[in-house]
Amino acid sequence: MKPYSKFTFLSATSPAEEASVVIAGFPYELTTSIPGTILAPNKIREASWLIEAYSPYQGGDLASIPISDVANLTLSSLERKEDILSRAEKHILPLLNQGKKIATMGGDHSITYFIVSQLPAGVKILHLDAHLDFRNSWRGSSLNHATVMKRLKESGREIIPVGIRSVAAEEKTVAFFPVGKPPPLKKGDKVYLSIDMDVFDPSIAPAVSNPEPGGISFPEFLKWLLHLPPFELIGFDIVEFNPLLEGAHITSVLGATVIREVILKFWSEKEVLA
Ligand SMILES: [Mn+2]
Repeated sequence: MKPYSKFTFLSATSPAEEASVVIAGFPYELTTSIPGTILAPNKIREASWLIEAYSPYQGGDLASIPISDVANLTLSSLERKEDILSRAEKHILPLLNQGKKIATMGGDHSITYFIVSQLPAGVKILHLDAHLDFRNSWRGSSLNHATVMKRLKESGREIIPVGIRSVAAEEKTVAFFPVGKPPPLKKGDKVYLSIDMDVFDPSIAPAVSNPEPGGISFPEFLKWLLHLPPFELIGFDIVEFNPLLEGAHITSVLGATVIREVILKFWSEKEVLA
C-alpha cells in the first residue's frame, strides 16, 4: 500500500540518497505583486494526491521512478539575496553534483535565479511564461519576478522564452517563440525549464500573481511538451502559483499534473503505447 501524505509530493517517497529525481519546495518571495506564493509548495503537494501517478498521455508511472521529496528550504523573505544564494549553494548544488535531477516548486519567479546560478555554464534556460521578465528593474529592485530572465541573460545564460503575450516597452526587442512550434533546442543540449504558471490561460490557472488573458490550454502544453526534442533536462521549476487567490484545487491540481508530465517525459523509461 502506498503511504498517503500531503507533506510529500505524490509517489515521492524514496530516500534522498536512492532517488534519481528530487522534488523540493523553495517558498520564497523576494518582491511580489500579491504575497502568497510561499504557500504554493505545500498546496501543490496536497493537490498531487488528487491525481494518479500514472499518465495516460505518456504511458508512464511516477511510482516507477525513485523520487524523493526533500521538503521545503526554510527561508524568510527578509533574507538578503546573498543569503539565499548561499542557501541554494548549500542545498541544491550537492544534489546536482550527485547527478540528481531537480524539480522545484516556488515561490515567486526570483527563485529561478538562485537555482540556475548553481548550474554549470552552457545549460540553456527554456522559459514558459506570459511575461518576458526582462525588465531592468521593477519597483526599485534589480532582482525579482519581473527582472529574473534579464539578470540570468547578463550572467551568460541563453534564454528561450515561450508563450509570451505581455511585453513591456523596454522588452520589445527580446525574441520569443510560440507554443505551436518546437523551441530551437536539439539532442545533446543541457536544458533547465522554468514554468511560470501564468503561461496557462487564467480560466484554468486563475491563482497566479499576474494573470494575463490568451494563455495556453493544458492540451496545448502537453502537445508542446511531448514534441520537445530529446535534450537533457537538468531540472525544472514551477513558480508564481498563489494559493491565496484560489478557492478550490484548480491551479494546484494543474501544477501537480504539469510536474508529473515533465518528470515522465524526460526522466522515466516508458512503456511503448500500442
Ligand atoms: Mn509571468
